[in-house]
Amino acid sequence: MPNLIPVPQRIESVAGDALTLGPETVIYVPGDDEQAQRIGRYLADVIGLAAGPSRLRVQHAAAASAAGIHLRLGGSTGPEGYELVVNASTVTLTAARHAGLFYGVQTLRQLLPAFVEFEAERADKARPIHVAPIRITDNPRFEWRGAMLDVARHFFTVDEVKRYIDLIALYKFNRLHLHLADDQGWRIEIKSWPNLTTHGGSTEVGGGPGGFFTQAQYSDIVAYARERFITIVPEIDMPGHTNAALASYAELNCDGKARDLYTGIEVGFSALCVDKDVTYRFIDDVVREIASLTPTPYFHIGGDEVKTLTPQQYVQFIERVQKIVQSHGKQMVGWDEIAPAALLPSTIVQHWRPDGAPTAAVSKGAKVIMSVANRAYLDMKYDNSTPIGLNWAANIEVKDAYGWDPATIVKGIPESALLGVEAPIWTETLGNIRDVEYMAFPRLLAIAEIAWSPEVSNWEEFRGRLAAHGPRLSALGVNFYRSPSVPW
Ligand code: TNX
Repeated sequence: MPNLIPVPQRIESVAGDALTLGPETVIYVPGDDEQAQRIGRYLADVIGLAAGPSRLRVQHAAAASAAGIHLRLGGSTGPEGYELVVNASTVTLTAARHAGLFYGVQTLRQLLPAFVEFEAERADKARPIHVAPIRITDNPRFEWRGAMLDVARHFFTVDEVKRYIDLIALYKFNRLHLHLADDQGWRIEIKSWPNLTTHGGSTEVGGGPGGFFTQAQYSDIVAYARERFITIVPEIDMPGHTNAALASYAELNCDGKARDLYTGIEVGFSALCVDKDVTYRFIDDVVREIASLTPTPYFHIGGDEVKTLTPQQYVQFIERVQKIVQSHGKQMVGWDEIAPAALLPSTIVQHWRPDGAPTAAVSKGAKVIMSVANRAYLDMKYDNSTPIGLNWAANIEVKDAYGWDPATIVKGIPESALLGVEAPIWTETLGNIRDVEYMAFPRLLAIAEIAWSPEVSNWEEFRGRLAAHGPRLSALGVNFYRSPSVPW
């Protein structure tokens, strides 16, 4: 059986010879379908020159019997499902929607040898590519399969974010939540409040130069992700984690005095002045500007770790912000602290604290994203010898990141309440993208399987499949942790 991650719903072996792909192989896509053509070109790009001296051609659909790779829309696979059949002369990938075609392409990609992923010297390395016959039918378990990147504690560039998008796409994630503002930095241009970035974006943890995305750059990231069937979920954390804003505008502070910029890693000390009208004008402007750049329904308001407000002040604030988010046509997402507020049925709770459960919200029908910190936090150390990362929730070896079920990990949050799973990566101690990769990989592959695959959890079997991804990750240049528990 092939070493696919996440493991598909159903794999059947098919008798017959292997298919050989070479430079003459054609990728057939439905005519008059720009999106399908784009997916076909994406597949041709992935293969690049690995199969020979010229790239695979993408052409309009021919007779189904023509040798080559056929991408087809049709069938009843579910919105993200697909069926992939390989025989000696054809690959036939069928899906009801484009997203399914894209995920089927990721599966096909994993059926190809790892050298296909290698960027350099491809023409020299070219050789025919063999694919064993197989039939795969697949569908995800969860609708929300997320990764989160904290670009506030340390800033990451557009190209670095795009690379992270490319890597998570290989494992069928469909959400990238960007933590765009925190005490140490404000990372997205807000035209009506320009100091947020010119001043509030000018540093980061440790005192480096920080940075921010212009609105045009942010839109570029959104479009890039969208082409890979990934929704960018913007988060502006409030009312706490707001020192960068409080340093940029004196009027957001109750005492009217601007705070100093902050480059340490404490949490919980900052809060917007919840009694001032200007605070809500500010939030309205921020949500409006970001919502207008966001083609998808979600706006994450953070809401975590506020230590300076009374519970009543906090709940009133969340309810007022929820109205603002709704007024801009978005669905609110918040960390689990928001659960005691009167939430709209459409509001989504992201559960992160290992010792609690947002049961009040769940009993009122709220949907939950499971990100429980002692399993899903990719900034936790692997073990005591890990040179970077934190360990306040746990050390998380690859085995721990894999061996849990989102539907049973927290009492009071059954499968019916789950929208899905998300793996956050906080960057207080991760100073560059190599550090981020080291913490994310290979644990992100474990989370990908939990989010997509039916409830199977056999570590012995998984670690063998995971080991087979080592050469692929290496070919992609990923700085991954060679866990001693995986037979690389
Ligand atoms: C808790 S998770 C936080 C973050 C930190 C993280 C470090 C959450 C909602 N808040 O502010 O960066 O722990 O692991």
